[in-house]
Amino acid sequence: MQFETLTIAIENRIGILTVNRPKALNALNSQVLEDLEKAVEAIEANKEIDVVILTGEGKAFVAGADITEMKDMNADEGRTFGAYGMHVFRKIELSSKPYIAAVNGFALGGGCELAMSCDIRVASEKAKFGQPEVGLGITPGFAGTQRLARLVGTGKAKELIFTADIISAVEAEKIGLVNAVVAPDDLMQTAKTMAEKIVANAQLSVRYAKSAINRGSETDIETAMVIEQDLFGLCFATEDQKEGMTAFVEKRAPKFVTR
Ligand code: CO8
Repeated sequence: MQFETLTIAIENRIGILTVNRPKALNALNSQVLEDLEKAVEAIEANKEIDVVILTGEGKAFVAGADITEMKDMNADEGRTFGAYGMHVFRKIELSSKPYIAAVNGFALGGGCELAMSCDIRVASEKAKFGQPEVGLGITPGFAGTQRLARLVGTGKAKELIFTADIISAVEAEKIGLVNAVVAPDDLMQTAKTMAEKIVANAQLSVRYAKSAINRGSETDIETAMVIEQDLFGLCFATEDQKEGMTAFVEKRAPKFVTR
């Protein structure tokens, strides 16, 4: 898997996807978005990968959508560019595999939106978060108004978006935007340790759980419970459920096989 602006490595069933355009602080231009879409599709189809860690090369995670590319866009072009970014990020959110964002530095605008499309966010103490779009004469356009509000609540999302404040990783953890903050040198290992724990579990169960949480949080509680009920029921048709419960009864570690 070769890309102009991304790299993918595979270690112990963990895919490490790195945005690699450090000269522009990994800003999302059309090329990065296209590469990201193809990489997410390739990862989805790759049977060697169970969990993905998404990070950035250099001092930024992603410093936003590419301002140079957006500068002269008209309304149609802006809308199309925003819709394409949303489409790519939604593929991450809807991927059957869990994505952990390892936020190594600036996660601004489209970068914060990219991190929010992942399932879990781990941040370096050096990371900075924010939605600075209103200072550029635009709104967040890769679903930041929606995902930030869902993650941290509408009040805090409005404060961050209206003020364009850039916040520290510690502040981001305090408001629930990130799961954990660690020393910069520990970031990748922390993400890998988390990914390894996920890899050790039954993969269909992890995927059904991701689907239930995502689909359930987008609907009412009654419908959401039916979604969980259906997926829970489906687990009992899997070899891994028999193995997981038999292993418990036999007091041994389970050997899960379904990918
Ligand atoms: N786009 C394009 N180039 C960028 C971007 C960006 N978002 N961010 C940084 N760069 C470039 C700089 O222009 C610079 O290039 P050069 O070396 O050629 O001058 C290089 O990266 C290094 O950047 P700096 O010299 O500025 O590095 P500093 O460490 O001094 O500053 C900052 C780092 C604070 C992160 C600073 O670069 C910055 O403020 N960047 C912009 C952050 C921002 O506003 N991001 C939001 C962009 S808007 C957005 O993401 C909207 C998403 C939805 C789009 C919807 C479509 C219509």
